[in-house]
Amino acid sequence: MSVLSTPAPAKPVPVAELKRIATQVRRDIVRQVHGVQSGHPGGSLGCADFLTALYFGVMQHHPLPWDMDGAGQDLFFLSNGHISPVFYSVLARSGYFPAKELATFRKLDSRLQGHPTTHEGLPGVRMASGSLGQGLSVGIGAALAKKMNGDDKLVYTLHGDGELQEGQIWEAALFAAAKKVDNLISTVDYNGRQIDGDVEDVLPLGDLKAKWTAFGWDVLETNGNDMDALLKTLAEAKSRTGKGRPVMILMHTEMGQGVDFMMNSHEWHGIAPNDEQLQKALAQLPETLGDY
Ligand SMILES: Cc1ncc(C[n+]2csc(CCOP(=O)(O)OP(=O)(O)O)c2C)c(N)n1
Ligand SMILES: [Mg+2]
Repeated sequence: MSVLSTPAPAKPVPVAELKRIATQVRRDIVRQVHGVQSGHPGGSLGCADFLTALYFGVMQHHPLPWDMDGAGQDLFFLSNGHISPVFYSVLARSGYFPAKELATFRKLDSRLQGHPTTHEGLPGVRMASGSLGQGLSVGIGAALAKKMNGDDKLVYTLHGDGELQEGQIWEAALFAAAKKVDNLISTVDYNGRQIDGDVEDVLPLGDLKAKWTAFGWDVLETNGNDMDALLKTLAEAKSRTGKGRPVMILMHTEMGQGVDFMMNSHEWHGIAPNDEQLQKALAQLPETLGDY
């Protein structure tokens, strides 16, 4: 059965299938950005494995009928909203809206704006993001609401490493630990790159693991581009919820992962491939679910 027609992934998809889905997601990313000659392929490609693992293998969610509150479901909040191409692809491929709508990415009147918005009413989007630093606070609020409502499902958030330079992140980190928000699994796209260069050169983060630990979080590290490692770490993270501490996963990734000429620099943070570059990229990414 095609995962395209599977609205609710009730059972975990086999690892080999997750890897196949991730290559289609990467195709979707470069095709969306190429189609409108704008957008952010680098971070999107680096997070394709994680978001595929989360939406197809880990989260308990029901794409349709769409329910903004998500009571009784695991929730995900994308805080680094500029990587919308990967988010939209995974949402579409897991059944939130038709994959053909990916062709409207960043166009006028599209529900798929450059940065996700809620007023467009796109199923799967529960917060507007793009202004970095806000998603952890939103995730904490949703996690606390779940506790108040007696809802035992989890909340996941994703952040860029450059995003961690925002002060609001650390206020939220302090708050989550102090209030024992232990139904929250936050993750960082630890690619060492940001818009203008390497994080190390722009504003170094120091020992991130030690910092999150000092803030009272239970911290895991993994290779964010290795599906097997990701699944193992996500399962471990889940087993650590409900123990009084919020959980953090630092995911070591490569910006541009999967397209050789987009890797090893920050250059492809936010530029579009031309026609020739698109063909070069697609040649490295097998079509597995069918292009939109
Ligand atoms: C509050 C805020 N400041 C600045 C920006 C501009 N901006 C967009 S993406 C980005 C880089 C963020 O780096 P990172 O989170 O590491 O994302 P990556 O480049 O790895 O995708 C910046 C500074 C923004 N979107 N929001
Ligand atoms: Mg980064």
